[in-house]
Amino acid sequence: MGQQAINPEQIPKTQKAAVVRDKKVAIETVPVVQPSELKVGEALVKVLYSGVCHTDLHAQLGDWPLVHKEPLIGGHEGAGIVVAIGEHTDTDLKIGDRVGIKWLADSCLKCDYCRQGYEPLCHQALCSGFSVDGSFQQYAVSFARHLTKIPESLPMDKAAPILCAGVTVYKALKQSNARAGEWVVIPGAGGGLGHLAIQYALYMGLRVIAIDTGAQKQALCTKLGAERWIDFRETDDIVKAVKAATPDGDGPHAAIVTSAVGAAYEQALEYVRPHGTVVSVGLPPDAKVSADVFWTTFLEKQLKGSYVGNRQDAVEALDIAASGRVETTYTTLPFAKLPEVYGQMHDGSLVGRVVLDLWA
Ligand code: 8ID
Ligand code: ZN
Repeated sequence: MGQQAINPEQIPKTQKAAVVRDKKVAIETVPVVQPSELKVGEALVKVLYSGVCHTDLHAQLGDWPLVHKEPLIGGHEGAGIVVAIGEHTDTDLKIGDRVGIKWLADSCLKCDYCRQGYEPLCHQALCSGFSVDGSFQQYAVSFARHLTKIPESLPMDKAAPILCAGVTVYKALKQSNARAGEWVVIPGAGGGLGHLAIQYALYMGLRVIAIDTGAQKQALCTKLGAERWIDFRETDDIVKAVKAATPDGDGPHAAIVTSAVGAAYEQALEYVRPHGTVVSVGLPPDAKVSADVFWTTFLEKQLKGSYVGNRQDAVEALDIAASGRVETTYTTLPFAKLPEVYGQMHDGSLVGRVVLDLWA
């Protein structure tokens, strides 16, 4: 029996989960890890909602040069309730706490990287929905020290996409070093990460150029406060269009590239202004960034990778969302719709985020 648990009778023996095998996903009935089976440091979370991130689709399709567990339960934007905690776990968490399961499921907290707050770079990092089962299941085991408390005033469905998309773009914007009054361009602005990036950028006092495609994404980006819109399908010369979108024609101070397709990276180092920074966030398969050495050096341009965020970034990103200054645009769908969601994500027709209701 776990150190703390709600009445174990209330925890069922089986549950619904989205299981990936051989690059295909299916909703199956699988066992629930019981409180008595939890190891030190683990917590059992009743997942209420989970956002669907493009990373989940990359994982299913085997897009990356990394190996995931198989069979795999995906999902890493899980908002839920703690229902049990492993015996002898040193934690402030209590049964009933509202918590978020993030991509970074665990890290050692002792190594050089963890000590400096670079927790995602820890050699022992575990990733929800990749190296350990994630939030596309009704009861997920996660690690108490990396669960993030969700502020009381933030509804669980709205909180879910902040746990990856929100944290990631918030941290990426910090990495860009762009300051209030400066311009940032966001390729992929109408997607899950991008539409939150617009809002965190505005929160930081930045001015936004959105790049994506289609009337629906244009309407969303404009509604959220992007001052300029560039449709990548209808624009022949993206570099010229991005530079022209800034008042002095020199281009934005930073680019936060959140597209899941490599093409969005091709010109990013060309259109940022001298001393500008390109922050690489989207993780398209087999993509390359090519940079002209002369101009990159001569104009002091920078390219930075930015990979999710640490525990503090998560707390800050959730607090800002709880303040109402950043709000996810999402469609809530029943759990069983996950395969269809992946189809729409693949063809680029999803606007904003989809949040799955694990119990619908
Ligand atoms: O820590 C990280 N670096 C991190 C965290 C979370 C997610 C990275 N990601 C990665 C995902 O793995 C994925 O590769 O960020 C990428 C975007 O994830 P998402 O926001 O969940 O995907 P989405 O909702 O499908 O949005 C992508 C948008 O890009 C647009 C699409 O129209 C869509 O709105 N887009 C495409 I496809 N090609 C484009 C282009 N050439 C483009 N936008 C601009 N220019
Ligand atoms: Zn994600």
